[in-house]
Amino acid sequence: MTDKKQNQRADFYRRLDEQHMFPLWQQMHSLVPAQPADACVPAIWRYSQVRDYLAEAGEIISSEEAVRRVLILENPGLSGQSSITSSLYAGLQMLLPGETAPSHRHSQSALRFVMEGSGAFTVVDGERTTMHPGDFIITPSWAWHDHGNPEAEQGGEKVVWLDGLDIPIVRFFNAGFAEVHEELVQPIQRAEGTSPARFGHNLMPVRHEVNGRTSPIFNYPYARSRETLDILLRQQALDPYEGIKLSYRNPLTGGWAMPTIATFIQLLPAGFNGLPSRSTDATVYSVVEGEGVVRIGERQFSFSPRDIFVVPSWAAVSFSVSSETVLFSFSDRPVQEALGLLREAR
Ligand code: 1HN
Repeated sequence: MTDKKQNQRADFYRRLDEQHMFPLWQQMHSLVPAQPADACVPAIWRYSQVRDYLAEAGEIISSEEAVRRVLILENPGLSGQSSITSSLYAGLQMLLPGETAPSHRHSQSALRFVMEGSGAFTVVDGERTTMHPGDFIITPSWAWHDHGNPEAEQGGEKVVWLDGLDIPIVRFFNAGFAEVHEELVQPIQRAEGTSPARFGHNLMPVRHEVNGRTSPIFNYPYARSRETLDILLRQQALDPYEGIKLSYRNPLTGGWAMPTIATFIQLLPAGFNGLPSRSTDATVYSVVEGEGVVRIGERQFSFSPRDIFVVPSWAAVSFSVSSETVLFSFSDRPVQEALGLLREAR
């Protein structure tokens, strides 16, 4: 190219820039990559390290003052975005005995996966559920919710859970609203256990009107998930990539338990050495039981119970475990499926 032409182009691009216009031919490759080029990177948060920071957070601020005492798990590739993947948020929340997290509601849907401790509770639209390690609990979009923990004298203990929210998705659409409840704690409207009785036994009240897209079972207790995995381990062949893997479902629709976030529970028997697979839904894993190694693209992490790791979009992932392992995981799969974007390779 002649100097004259080069100068002409440079001048043209500069004048375009002033008009908030840009030449597509200089950006086309990055706008339409040949395959996902996720800014999100493989990462692990080891609970043995994280728990000390949580304990310190407990000393510097109460849950009531903080509203939610949470340490955000931010992907190192998504600095400043409070995101663990490009579409999802994750954090670790702690409630000490006697503490309350005040009532509010927002458009963002939330999941809780209980890491440590029992007896704290969350109230969702007037019904309470008690937390136990491994329970998967849902706060639907726009549902009032507050959390509480009994005083130590009443058996309250430190409880820690993983929060997963669709914050980046709602931010992308600029569709978020939030409100603070007029009371610290919302009034209880139904006895604990009402929702599981109504919807958690392959039955449902006659003339029940389905409203909303979120499962009415807002606590999927670990005891039942674990028992199911245990039975299937004895009854069915292992998938060579993912062992035994189940998705949490909305019994009213058969669809995902949450409209924007897919959730899974998975069992890998001791000695399992899985094949690599990939998918376009970047996924957050929480280790419930067991020890092993996960290979994610070029990286490799050893993991132990309560560690949290993230697999970016289209990164090859495989597991090798030394002891029987249970993994909880979540991703934006429902959104990608609804939009016809999900792709997998095995
Ligand atoms: C929220 O409401 C909770 O209810 C947890 O426990 C984390 C992160 C951002 C915005 C709202 C909760 C949150 C959150």
